[in-house]
Amino acid sequence: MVKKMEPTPSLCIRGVSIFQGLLDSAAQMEMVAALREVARMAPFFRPVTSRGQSMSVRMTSAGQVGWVSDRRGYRYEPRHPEGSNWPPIPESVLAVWSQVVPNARMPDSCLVNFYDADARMGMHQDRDEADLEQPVVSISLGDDALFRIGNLTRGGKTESVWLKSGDVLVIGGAARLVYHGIDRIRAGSSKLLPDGGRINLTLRVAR
Ligand code: MD6
Ligand code: FE
Repeated sequence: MVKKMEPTPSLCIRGVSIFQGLLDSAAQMEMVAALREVARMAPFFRPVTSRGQSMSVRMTSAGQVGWVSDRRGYRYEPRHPEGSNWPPIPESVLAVWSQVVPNARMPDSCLVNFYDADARMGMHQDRDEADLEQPVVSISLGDDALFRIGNLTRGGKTESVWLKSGDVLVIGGAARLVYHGIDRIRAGSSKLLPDGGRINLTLRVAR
């Protein structure tokens, strides 16, 4: 198989590649419009952990399967908690995947996380996908977020980076199972979303 040329990231921290400002403001606005349609077909919900705690982010998904968490635990599901199919992944989102990871399989799942000013995401690994050779790509829209990158096992020293609207991040290869999380959101740092907050998309080959 002929390997396509991968673009060079502007920053690489512990094997996590960051393409800063990959999406210009027109591309960001177009993507937000497409995501409004996704949220209309698959409304945001607040997931609950298996321990019964509400998460601070609100979530929905697009694609063949979506990520859900409730008292039964977390998993990929072919339907929204209210029973409908997930809407298709917007073309503009798929185009970002093809641009940054041209040699990967196409994603079948796009998790959409919404953070208000007080939301955060604890340190975790993305390890529920069937083929861990495939990367995870994330797109940040709206307010800045402090992203923490740890190690392949829990704990140890970490490094943090502010992700801005239009930044694209790739976790793959040797870094695929690195622990990571969002410590805080810088409220009011972006004008992209009229009511503020941050949207993060994570694209995955789940099955
Ligand atoms: C976030 N991101 O940026 C959370 N996971 O809000 C993630 O959990 C993530 O950015 C896997 C790969 C890239 C990510
Ligand atoms: Fe993650």
